[in-house]
Amino acid sequence: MASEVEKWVEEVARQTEPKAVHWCDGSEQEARRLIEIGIKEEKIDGKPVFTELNHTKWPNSYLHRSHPSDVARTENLTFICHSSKETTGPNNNWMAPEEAKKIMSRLSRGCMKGRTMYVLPFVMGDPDSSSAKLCVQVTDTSYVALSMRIMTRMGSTALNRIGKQSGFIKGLHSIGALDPARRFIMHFPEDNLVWSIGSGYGGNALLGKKCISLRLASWMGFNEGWLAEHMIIIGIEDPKGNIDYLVAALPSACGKTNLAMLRSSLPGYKVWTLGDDIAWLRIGEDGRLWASNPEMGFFGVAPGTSPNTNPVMVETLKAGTFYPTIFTNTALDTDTSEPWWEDLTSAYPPHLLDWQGNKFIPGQNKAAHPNSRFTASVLQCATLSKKFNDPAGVPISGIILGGRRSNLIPLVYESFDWQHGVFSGAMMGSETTAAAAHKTGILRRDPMAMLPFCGYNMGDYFSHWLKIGKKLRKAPKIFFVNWFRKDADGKFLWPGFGENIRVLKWIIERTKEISGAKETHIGLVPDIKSFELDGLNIPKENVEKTFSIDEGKWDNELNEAESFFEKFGPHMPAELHEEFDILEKKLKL
Ligand code: GTP
Ligand code: SPV
Ligand code: MN
Repeated sequence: MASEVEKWVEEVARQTEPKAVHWCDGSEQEARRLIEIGIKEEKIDGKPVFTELNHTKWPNSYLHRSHPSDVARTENLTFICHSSKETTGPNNNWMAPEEAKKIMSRLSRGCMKGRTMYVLPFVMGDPDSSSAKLCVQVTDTSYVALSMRIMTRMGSTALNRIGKQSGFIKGLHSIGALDPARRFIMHFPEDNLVWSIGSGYGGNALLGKKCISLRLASWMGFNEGWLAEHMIIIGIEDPKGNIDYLVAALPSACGKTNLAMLRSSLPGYKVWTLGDDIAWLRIGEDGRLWASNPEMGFFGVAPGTSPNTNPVMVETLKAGTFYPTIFTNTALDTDTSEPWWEDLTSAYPPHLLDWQGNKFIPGQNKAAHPNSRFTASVLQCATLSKKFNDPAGVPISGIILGGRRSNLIPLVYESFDWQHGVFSGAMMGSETTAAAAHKTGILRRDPMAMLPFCGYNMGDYFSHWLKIGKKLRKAPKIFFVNWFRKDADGKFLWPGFGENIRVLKWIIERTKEISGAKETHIGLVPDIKSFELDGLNIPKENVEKTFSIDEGKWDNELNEAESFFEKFGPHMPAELHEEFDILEKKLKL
């Protein structure tokens, strides 16, 4: 008798009409075949899917150019279709599930004609952990199939685990007509289904990532008592060899991957990588918060990644072996067949094609798309933590939240307690980046870096955070960071990258109550005496400037937070209104 997966795949094939159906086993041989198909056979908009790069310098690496109208997540076309609009919340686009399915059925009819449908069985999370999620995505592009093999635990083992059961999460993806007017990324939390058509790019198409592991998973977490967060997971080893684990949520293109692979500028300190984008957080039997990364790969921002800023990532990208490394929308050096992007090297190579494959003329435009990315397996990362494969995850000592703020927000501060931390996280803002298709540099509220990824009403999400805090025997302290504060000339005040270890050191010491802090209205900032300045080559005054809080300039912040909170009406927990009143009183005194 056909299994539930087979029945579902058959039903999808009847609707989408592919010329062939291929069940992916996840083998290396299959990956080679997918690459060959992408180079020689499959075309997207008349162009090959992959171009082979220089394998001496960048082993097993390939370039993919996506359609120019399809270069980032499209938040305006992303919908969360709970039966009730109220459950979806004002933070998301909503459509009634029946109406959404009608539209998607119409757009999907025959959408895979002439193409192969790849069936990708995969597990999000460690398969031996009770929190692992069994999933199946279908797609009609070799790029998505190959990327999912890097990003998830994909193949026969996953299919065997699913067996005949019906309780798997479904992802239905087709690039369709690649037309923004016929593009939708629809989530059906009640059916454990994501249905995406019209885009082949990143978070719109690699459904294991934001769609399943954040939007659907956050809703599961709400119902089951855990959290799915847009967070990295790192271990910080001190000179004595002690390792403490932290999670950090920063909005898209605000420094997660760089922080996850930080190479310390302080002697004796090391950062171990466990995840660079998504963390699932559970309360352990010991009453502590435990984190694990459901993914197996990095899908990171290329521009800005260099041997100076993120040497670990550059080395990871050059370590392609069993898993290939894919570059999407970077430039191409035609003399050497190497990928290139802004800041990879200090000067432009003499002969470059831009991200669309046109001859690049310096000064006119960017060579690489600002949201150009790489896809690489975590197994190639030299700083991967030994605990990566521990099904229990790692116990968390502190939570970091942050954003991209040119002004106002200090380099680092600590919240007074869990409730105050949740409040500060709920009112957090960040300037928009090229990770999504919208105007960049616009300040918007982005609570816990989850605005585009929370699969339900964010007022309820805040209540959920408060509830988790009450259940924890020892709630981790909550900290805030901002690497992006600028001086009057528009230059970053803080050098960032490897120097961020100084901030992490202060944070770890605060979790052990061994470093000093000064109280402000907003929270606790470092006492400069307990902040490591040794070897830092910026003036002490500049460091003090990065810590400074101009309490007179918080009006706008308060106003924005107030109108943001109002949107959630009765879903907004009373505790956060209370915290708001306390802060408002302090600031207006
Ligand atoms: P997503 O993959 O979209 O989730 O992005 P991310 O949060 O992982 O951001 P990533 O680490 O890729 O960094 C995004 C951009 O910010 C890159 O261009 C980095 O070079 C830059 N960046 C990261 N960390 C720092 C920092 O400490 N200081 C400064 N000035 N820039 C940084
Ligand atoms: C992000 O935008 O946060 C990303 C890229 O990590 S995407 O997978 O496209 O969502
Ligand atoms: Mn990243």
